Amino acid sequence: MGSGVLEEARALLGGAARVVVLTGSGISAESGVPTFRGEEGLWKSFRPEDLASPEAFRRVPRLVWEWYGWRRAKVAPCAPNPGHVALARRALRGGMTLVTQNVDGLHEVAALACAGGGDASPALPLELHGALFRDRCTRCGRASEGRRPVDVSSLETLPRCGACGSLLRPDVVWFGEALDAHTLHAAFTHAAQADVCLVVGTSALVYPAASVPLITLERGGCVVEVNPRETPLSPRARVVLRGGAAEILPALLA
Ligand code: BJW
Ligand code: ZN
Repeated sequence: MGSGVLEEARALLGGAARVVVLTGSGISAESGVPTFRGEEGLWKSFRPEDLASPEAFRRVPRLVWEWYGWRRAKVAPCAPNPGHVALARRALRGGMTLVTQNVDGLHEVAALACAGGGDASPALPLELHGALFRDRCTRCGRASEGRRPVDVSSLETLPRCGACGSLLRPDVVWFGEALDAHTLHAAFTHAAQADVCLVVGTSALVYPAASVPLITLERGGCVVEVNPRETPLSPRARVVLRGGAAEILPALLA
C-alpha cells in the first residue's frame, strides 16, 4: 500500500463531518476470530449458509449448537486488536457511528476500555447480527447470557430456557431472518447522513448489511475500504487500502 492512498483516505476522513463505519469479521481476524468465507473461514466443510439458518437449527440443532459452542470457545479468549481500539478512540471523539455485522462483542470491549470508566456510548456499535454470547428462547423469546459450555451429546442436554423450559438458540440473526428493525433503521439513517462510509473487513456479500455503503454512495457520500482482498464493493470505493485492519486503522485514524 502506497502512502499516497493512505493520505488520500486520511484527508477524506479528516474532512468529513459524519462518518459511518461498517465492519465485518475481517476486523477481528487479527484477534484470532475466524472469518466466515475464504480459505481460513471453513468449519468442517460447511458453508455459513448451511449452518446459520433456522432450517438447519430445526433439522440438526445439535450440529448447529456444536458450531456455536466451538465458536464461543474460540472467541472467548480473544481481545480487541489495534484496529478495534483505533475505531473506539476515534468514535469517542464524536462524528462517527460504528455499525457491525460481528457478533463477537470486541467493539464493545474496546469502547469500554478506551472510555476508561467514562461514557462509552459513542463508541458502542449498532450490532446488526446479534451477539454470540447471548441465548434466546425459541418459544418465549427471553434473552439470557450464553457463556456456559454447551453439552451437545443429546437433544435433552442442549441449553433450555429458565422460564419456560423450551430450547434456547444463539441470539444471532440467521439467513432468512429479519434484522432488528430499530437497529437497521438507525444504521441506514447514519449511512444516509454520512459523508464517508469506512468499510472494514467484510466481503460485502450479505444483505441488508451490505446496503450500508451503497446508501452512503446514493446520497452523494464516498466509500473508503480496508480489506486485504478485492470485494464487490471495491470498484465503487473512492479509496481502497489493501492490508490488515490492525495495521491500517491506527495509521488511518491517528
Ligand atoms: C480482513 C482481514 C484483516 C481478512 N483485516 N480485513 C439481497 C440480495 C441477495 C440476497 C439477499 C438480499 N437481501 C437479503 C438476502 C438474503 C441473505 C443474503 O444476504 N444472502 C447473501 C449471502 C446472498 N440475507 C439474509 O437472509 C438476511 N435477512 C434478511 O434479508 O431477511 C429478510 C426478512 C425480512 C423480513 C422478515 C423476514 C426476513 C440475514 C443475514 C444474516 C447473516 N448472518 C450471518 C451469521 C450471523 C450469526 C453468526 O455469526 O453465526 O452473519 S452469516 C455471516 O455473514 C455473518 C456475518 O456477519 C456475515 C458477513 O460476513 P463477513 O463479516 O463479511 O465475513 P466474510 O468471511 O464473508 O468476509 C471477511 C472479509 O474480511 C473478507 O473480505 C476478507 O478479505 C477480509 N479480511 N482478514 C481486514 N486482517
Ligand atoms: Zn422460554
